[in-house]
Amino acid sequence: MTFDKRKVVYQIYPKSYKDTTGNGVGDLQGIIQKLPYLKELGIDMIWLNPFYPSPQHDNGYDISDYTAINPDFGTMADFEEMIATGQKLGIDFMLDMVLNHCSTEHEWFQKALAGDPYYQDFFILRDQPTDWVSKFGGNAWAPFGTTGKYYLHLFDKTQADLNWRNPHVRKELFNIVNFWKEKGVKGFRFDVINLIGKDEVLKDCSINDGKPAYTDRPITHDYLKMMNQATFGTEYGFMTVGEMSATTIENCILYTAPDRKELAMAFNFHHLKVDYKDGKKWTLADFDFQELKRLFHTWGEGMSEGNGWNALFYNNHDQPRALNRFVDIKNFRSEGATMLAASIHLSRGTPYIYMGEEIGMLDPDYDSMADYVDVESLNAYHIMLDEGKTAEEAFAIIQAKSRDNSRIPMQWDASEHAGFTTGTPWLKAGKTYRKINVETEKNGRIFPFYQELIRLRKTMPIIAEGDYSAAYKEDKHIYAFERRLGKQTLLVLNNFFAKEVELELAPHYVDGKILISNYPDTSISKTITLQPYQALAILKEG
Ligand code: TEU
Repeated sequence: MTFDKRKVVYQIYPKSYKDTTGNGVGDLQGIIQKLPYLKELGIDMIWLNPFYPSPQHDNGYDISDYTAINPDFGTMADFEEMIATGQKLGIDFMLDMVLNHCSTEHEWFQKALAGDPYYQDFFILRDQPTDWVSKFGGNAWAPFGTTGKYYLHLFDKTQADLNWRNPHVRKELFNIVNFWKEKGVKGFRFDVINLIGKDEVLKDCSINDGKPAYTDRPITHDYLKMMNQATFGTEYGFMTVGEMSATTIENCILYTAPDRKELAMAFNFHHLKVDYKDGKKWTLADFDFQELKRLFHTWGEGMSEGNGWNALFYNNHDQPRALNRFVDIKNFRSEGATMLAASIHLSRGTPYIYMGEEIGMLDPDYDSMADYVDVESLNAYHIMLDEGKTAEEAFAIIQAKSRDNSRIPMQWDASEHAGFTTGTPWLKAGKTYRKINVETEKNGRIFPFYQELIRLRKTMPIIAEGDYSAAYKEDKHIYAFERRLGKQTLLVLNNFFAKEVELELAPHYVDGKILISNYPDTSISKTITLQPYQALAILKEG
């Protein structure tokens, strides 16, 4: 199970990319229309968030039919046209498989509710709930109709966890994966896949909302091996990525080491919790740079030594924009955006770009709670009020943390609604689109820098394949690492601060050459002054 490590993935949130019908919702034809733009950027594969029929309680992560297209997004013919058009341009597709849970409107759940024991065994039903907390707030169990039993929902109560212990469930899920594979997709992103393995006996767990009781359970690895064998395992070049909630390096090595035959790579989220106070999302805190470095180094070195493979990213549809979190955007948006890009695109793993990142898009900073629609944000807002926060305090936290931050319409141009739709967008456009949009940024600094990073990964094996080791570990401002392949070495320096930083270059690199920098006119000498948010990569042959 090998895949091409030179490839770069671009994530599209279909609902917000490009609307061609005027219904305010992005669609597959919109994606087809934008493929030449993505070709120009240079990416190889597009990960699409769910576009299947769904009551949309969790924006499509509550699937009611796994093998059809939600009419808001188009038809199966559109889907096939999208795959075929992509293939002509050398762009493949990765689909989002949400196999830990399905919508309570799915016919399996409906039949179970109607009393069919065959389908009741598709879900996790118990007489007594455990004390686990749902990821979207409240207890993770809800009454199962009038039976007196409870069903497990680790997410919203309209997302019922599936019982992977049941072989009939696994068979149905593997058939779904094969259905899409046969349509010509070349990758899958498996939603919260490290939560699928539930123990036979479920126990109360007061630590960390109950997570240890259902996260990374050993049987999960068995299920992944089974899925690999039954579906994508024999396909050369298939790209699979597991979204791993609250995971460990040890498990991610097991999930992704090639000889294990589980998955190609894994997303983890530890580095995106460095601005959480006491590990809690719904708080406000400055980001802890030392902790970010520590995590990047531990994961970079650990995965490198263990032969695991990371999916590298800062942004996705669940995260506020990294620019808002880590950069002085008032003064250094372009410098910060390009430095962040270099810090992962030159690292070891497969880089993921979230739509709009390549033009330096920002959070919308909406003025009113009424503008937010995400189920998690709405629940969190009410929980914060119940806990005694004022409306202003709770709103400030939602503004900074809501998942809607990244789900706003893609900013194509300066026309109304950012050129996303001629109708009314399902989620309001951000405030900055008249200035920050594809038309202006294509000739700006950020988009061309991403193009160059993508090109370098394709042409330089040291970037795609080299080992990773930490450098300048003790520095207070620089996140730095070295890549190594054969006799070549590459030093990547990233200044995470809005000020100049001086450093001594190891003699080895003083006669190296600059591979890429986000500032012009840099030269190499024994002492280097990095500019605010400067990224600088120095290559040494032999
Ligand atoms: O997310 C899983 C997950 O645990 C988080 O990223 C979650 O959204 C976040 O921690 C909340 O603070 C995946 C999907 O990416 C997300 O959009 C879905 O809502 C979720 O699974 C359920 O399917």
